[in-house]
Amino acid sequence: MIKKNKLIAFFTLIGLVTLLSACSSQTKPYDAKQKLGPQINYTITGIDAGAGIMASTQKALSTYHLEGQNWQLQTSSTAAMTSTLDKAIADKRPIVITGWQPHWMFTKYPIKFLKDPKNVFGQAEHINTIVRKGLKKDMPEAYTILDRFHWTPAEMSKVMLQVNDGVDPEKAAKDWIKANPKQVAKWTKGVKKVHGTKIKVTYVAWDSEIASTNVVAEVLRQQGYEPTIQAMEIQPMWASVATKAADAQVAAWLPKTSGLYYKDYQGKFEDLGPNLEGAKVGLAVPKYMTNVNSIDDLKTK
Ligand code: PBE
Repeated sequence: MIKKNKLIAFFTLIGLVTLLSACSSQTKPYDAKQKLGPQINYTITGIDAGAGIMASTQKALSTYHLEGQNWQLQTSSTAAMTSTLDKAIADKRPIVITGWQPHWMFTKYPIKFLKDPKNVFGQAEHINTIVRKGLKKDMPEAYTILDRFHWTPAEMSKVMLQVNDGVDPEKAAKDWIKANPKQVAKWTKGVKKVHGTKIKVTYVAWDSEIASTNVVAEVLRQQGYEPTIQAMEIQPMWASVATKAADAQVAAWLPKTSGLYYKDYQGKFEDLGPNLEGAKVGLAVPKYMTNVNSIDDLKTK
């Protein structure tokens, strides 16, 4: 009996080793002399299906005539994508991802944006603050703060990096506020304190929005509000403000990335303008893929 078990264990092991080596044979380091497509199974590694960057990437696949070559976009999540990127970079394997800034992926990994000569993703983006209709009348203090809320990619990145290092988002927001009193004072100067008024901010749990939403909520809390923040998918987030189920969101990547939702809900919200400028969205690859510099190269290289 013992012998039989040992035999089974032995053959299972052999089987596993064969399987593993078969897998790794498809995952060689990037070879600039070979065509790129077959090296990565014509696959772009993406994030959650609802994200604007996924819709833009689909558009890029058709605009750059990559669909005909069987290029496809794989849906996953930001966490899964960055983990796949991490492993690919450790082995110098080829990979094409959906990339955006501000995000720690550009700080942590040697990656570069691919040029986008057909301008599918647009040049620069800004992130706008969107509030429900009637907020100005109902909560003028919160309205003023939300209207003034504006920071830089570098400031947002500080909070994002903390959260990525495992700090609780609410604590990271509090710490940032404590370290940047002058900046916060610009948003709250002359605004009356309130006493326990409830306010609801919705967001999508992307790293950038976890950072901005927590900072805004914390500033409102220090003003006397009782904020709740609620994470959801992108479409319900836009719907929540349009139907007045929520008061605000600070997550509108424009003009392109959230452009469809902006158009769909036009007239049902108030746009308070950018809270951040200099964002960017596109496709990205590791820098060691030296001969791949443009989305056009996916086809030809
Ligand atoms: N992003 C980050 C989002 C917005 C924030 C670029 C992944 C998107 O809708 O694609």
